[in-house]
Amino acid sequence: MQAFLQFSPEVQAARAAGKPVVALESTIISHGMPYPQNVQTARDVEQVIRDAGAAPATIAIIDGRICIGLADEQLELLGQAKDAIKVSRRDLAYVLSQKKLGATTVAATMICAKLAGIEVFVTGGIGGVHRGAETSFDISADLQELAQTGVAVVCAGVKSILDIGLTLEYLETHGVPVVSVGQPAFPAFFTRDSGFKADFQLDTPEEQARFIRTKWQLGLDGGVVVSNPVPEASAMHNEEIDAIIAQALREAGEQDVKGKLVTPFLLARIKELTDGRSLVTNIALVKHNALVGARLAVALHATH
Ligand code: PSU
Ligand code: MN
Repeated sequence: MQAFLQFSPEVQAARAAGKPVVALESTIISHGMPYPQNVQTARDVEQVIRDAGAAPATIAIIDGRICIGLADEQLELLGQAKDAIKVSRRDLAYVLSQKKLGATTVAATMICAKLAGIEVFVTGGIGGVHRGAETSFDISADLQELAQTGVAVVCAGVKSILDIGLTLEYLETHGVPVVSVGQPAFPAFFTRDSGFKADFQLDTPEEQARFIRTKWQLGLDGGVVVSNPVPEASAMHNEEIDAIIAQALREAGEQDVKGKLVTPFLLARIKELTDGRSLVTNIALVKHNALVGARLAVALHATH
């Protein structure tokens, strides 16, 4: 299993020095944002993590290896590739054994982070229960992964392309705690308040770290969602984003978009329909999550 892992020199050095490491996903680069903003954001997010005292490890599947930490030219490769495969739990063995280029989702990044001994993972938004899931059965594999894989996932909540209420119900059923930072509300990615409450508000990295460590010390495996709202100045207005999401969902239905294509289709349409404003918000929230995640990683590391 360790034979599949390829650590970057930076991550290798951090491990040797006993420094905390923060995992980052790559589907956000290949399928979540357009080039060149995707690569620039990936670089900026890594720098935020370094500045906060942790080492960034962007994860992707390249040449039959699980790369834990990417060189600059590998980030560029993923950012420009038209053929990168979106890799969730289901796809991991195929993409590795066929030596294809793979960008990892939240689910696959959690698996790889766990294999690499990384406890904190920063992203933008997680997948969830899609609207209409009662007939489509479309529930992201991210939720099952959170149920079983012990990695803390720092995100800005879930987009209202999803059924946020059902996503929270699903997480509750599977025993996944949803923590909020700085407010009681569970955020809705582009906006700060989804209208639902998180389970527990924990504002400081130390409190978050104690909570997460306690869970794992009890033998309660599985992930934790640490939901961090987009900074006020970068948040979108509810009415604007709601109307656009409704239109994107309508178009996905009309064009019969299915399976793993649904989320990338919706993300791309939202960006177009907002004239790129959603992308500005998206970049701001990921950077803020990186700061919260790096501080959490430092605090969690100190509890060992
Ligand atoms: N939500 C976002 N941005 C993203 C994704 C979700 O706001 O980039 C990506 C993540 O990689 C997530 C994946 O794990 O989409 C979920 O896809 P699906 O719904 O097909 O499980
Ligand atoms: Mn799906």
